[in-house]
Amino acid sequence: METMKIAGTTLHLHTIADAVETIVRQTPVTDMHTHLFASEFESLCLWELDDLLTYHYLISETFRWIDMPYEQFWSLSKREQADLIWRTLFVEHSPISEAASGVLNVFRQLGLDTSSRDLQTYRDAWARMTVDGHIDDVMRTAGVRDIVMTNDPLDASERATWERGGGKGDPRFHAALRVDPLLNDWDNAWPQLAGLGYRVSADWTEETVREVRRFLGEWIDRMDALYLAVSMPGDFVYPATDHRTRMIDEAMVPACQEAGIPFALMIGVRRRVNPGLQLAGDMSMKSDVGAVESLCRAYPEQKFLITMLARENQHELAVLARKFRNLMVFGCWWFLHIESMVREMTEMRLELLGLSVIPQHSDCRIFGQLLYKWEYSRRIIAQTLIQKYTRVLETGWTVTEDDVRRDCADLFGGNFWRFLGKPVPAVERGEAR
Ligand code: FIX
Ligand code: ZN
Repeated sequence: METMKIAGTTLHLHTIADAVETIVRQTPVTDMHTHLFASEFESLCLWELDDLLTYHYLISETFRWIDMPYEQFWSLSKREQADLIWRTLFVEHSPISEAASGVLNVFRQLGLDTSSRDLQTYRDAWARMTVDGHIDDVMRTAGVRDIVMTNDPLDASERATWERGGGKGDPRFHAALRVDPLLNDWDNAWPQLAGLGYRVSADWTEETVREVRRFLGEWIDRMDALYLAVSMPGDFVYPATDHRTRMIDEAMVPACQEAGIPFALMIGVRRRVNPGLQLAGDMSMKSDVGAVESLCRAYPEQKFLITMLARENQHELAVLARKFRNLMVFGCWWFLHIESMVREMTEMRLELLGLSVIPQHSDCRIFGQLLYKWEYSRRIIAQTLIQKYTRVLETGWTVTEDDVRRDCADLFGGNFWRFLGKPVPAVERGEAR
């Protein structure tokens, strides 16, 4: 009987932990869903200390402690809001939540003195930084090589950059065409499309369908969008005799198929349960995984990237991914992006799906956050992998460093690019891997 040749250093029960930790730390990440923008998008590119402190996760945590009316908070300058958040969450209480401890982690990774509670010392440090230098530093330190933005052509400030031929200047940044208003707010979306010269009307006429498809096709091309993306409320039902089903069936799936790109649905948000909190006022909501099942069955040739916001939906979604290879589960989204949930979800997904998942995306809005979100996630993913490799090693199976490298490359980027049917861009860019 022929024995397989085993490549790379063979790992053992006493070496697996160190090897996995090291390899996980070294593996470059493709962050496949963020709200970050390349610096050429100017004011949309958030990287300053005040941006970091006024992250909407921290705003809702601050309102747990303060009596200030919402309108008064929003009338403060960003710097004043940041001062208030710092005082409330970092000085008057210990910053132990995921988002608050994350800020301290960012300071540490930037080499700042975290024992100082003096915001001014951090302000001084940021004053010495430049946007492009900071982006380079953060991406290098976080080991993030590719970033997928969230790109909305109905946002006038963003559209201006694309219309003057910009948006593609930095090869580390990729676009995803975001289409929420078309699906979830048609009454306000169609007049905007009409304003951009598309012959659409409130009614779902043949011409409207054709023009929505033209809009999607033109913007996918202009942005080189890697996928179409939307976040959906928890009461999303598919199929149904409603606008959403018509939009998906007649415009969005055909546009994706024509461009050969996946459709990403992030399902389970209930927007503005507390409007006073603005962006921080959204809630999570249980959803019907059956909608995803119907989509995957109706369109076996269409790929779907799916994440859901309710903890209660995670197991069913992972089971569904065992049934449909056109379904890729990704990330621990938003309120699930906390240590306990990431651990639970990562374990469960690897147990049900092996390595055929995208375990995490960051959802970062501010550059520095890449540091903490990826350090925290890498740590949990490494711990989970160690546990799983250990079980395999205990059977006598051989695991080599090359195996672990291959598996980690899949988890942190390879699975995403393969699902897209595209090569990992760093290879194209000729960078050392
Ligand atoms: O819909 C989304 O892409 C959400 O991730 C955001 O809207 C949300 O506000 C967020 O920042 C979550 O992390
Ligand atoms: Zn997001």
